[in-house]
Amino acid sequence: MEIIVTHKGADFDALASLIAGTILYPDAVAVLPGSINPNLKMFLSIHKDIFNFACIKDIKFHEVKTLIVVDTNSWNRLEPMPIKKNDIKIILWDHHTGGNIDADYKVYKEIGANITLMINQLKKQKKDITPIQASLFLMGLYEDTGNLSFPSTTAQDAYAAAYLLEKKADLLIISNFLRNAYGKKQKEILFFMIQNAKRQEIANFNISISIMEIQGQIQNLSMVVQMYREIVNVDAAFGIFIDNARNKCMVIGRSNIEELNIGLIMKSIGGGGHPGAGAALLNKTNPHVVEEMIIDRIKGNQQSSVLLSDIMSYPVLTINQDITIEKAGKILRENEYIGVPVVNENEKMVGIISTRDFKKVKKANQIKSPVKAFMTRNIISISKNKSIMDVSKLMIKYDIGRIPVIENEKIIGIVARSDIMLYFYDLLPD
Ligand SMILES: [Mn+2]
Repeated sequence: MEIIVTHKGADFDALASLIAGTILYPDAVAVLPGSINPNLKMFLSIHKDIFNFACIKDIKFHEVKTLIVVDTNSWNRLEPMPIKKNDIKIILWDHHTGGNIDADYKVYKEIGANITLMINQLKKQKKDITPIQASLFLMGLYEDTGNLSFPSTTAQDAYAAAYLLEKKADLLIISNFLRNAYGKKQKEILFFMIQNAKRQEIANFNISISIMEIQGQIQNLSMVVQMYREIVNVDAAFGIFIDNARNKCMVIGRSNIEELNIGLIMKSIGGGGHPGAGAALLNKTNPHVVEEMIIDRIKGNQQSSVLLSDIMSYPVLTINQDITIEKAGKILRENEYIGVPVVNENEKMVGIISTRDFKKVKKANQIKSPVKAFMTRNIISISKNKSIMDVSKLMIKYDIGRIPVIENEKIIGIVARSDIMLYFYDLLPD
């Protein structure tokens, strides 16, 4: 006899993996653990008849020759079973790190959801899956990856999701049974964080760092941290969430001020993100060490280490205000520029001449006039000490793609949209 088992407190990934197991191993009996999550209970109360499950007490364990374990690799997460490990063959499908089940055959990968591993195999073996099965599998996948948003999500998970949609997974069913964005669990976590909130001042920033243990995958933790930051009203808030079952530590940060770049802080501890928001998924470490690391990074003020001068392009081609329009036009054409900063004899920036200004030239003899007669004088520029957020805001406000960087009234570089894009994307984890 072959049986398939999964962890106590089964979630959708566990249930999906059980069902996928029955397709991959048609002779095996799926055993439902004694405890299952409430939303899963609701799902099963309606769908029970479609799936065939046994209970632990129905199994004649002396007949069990093969044990297939899915979505866990720890004995203590399984229901106690009267089996002798040496007498049976163990097959394992899992995506958690750590664990103590010594399997004879194992499919393991650190990946967003366990069901992804099994979908890959179903696909490979060209096994048919029904729309109801596809819906259940997608629920498992979405729950464990937070709708493909957790940092643990891989491309494989997204491919698997696409495959399930092809197999007619029903998104309406899924939204009915998956937890609400702000449900009971999120509310409990938020309340815990608020009750235990401590504020501290680090390098002139108001910071709150909250450490707590969580049970299983929780969706929308980042939303909870965001709400927490708003409620306790600090410049930046961090949640350090310890997931003992998965041996992971999830760090989520939110910042409300541009001087404190969460993406950089998270990148320096192995994660990534954007200036206002970021996360890191760490193998389980002492949360107080993580807290220390965050405080260290804030003290080091990561933001000041990246200045406009680090991302700007230089040297900058400029032209003197006294050269003729004719000559300026030639320089623009040769360099394929649509605009060039104009300087006076002291190298001070006084304007910009662009192809648009040339339309003001109406008479033939005007091409001998100096550039200063036609250039645009109200120029948008930025001081080199300003932040990357500052320059982005200027670009958005004035809808311009290139902004000269100024030091002591002299132009020392130009920041283009592409420089900023590179900067932001470089913050993302590799
Ligand atoms: Mn899982």
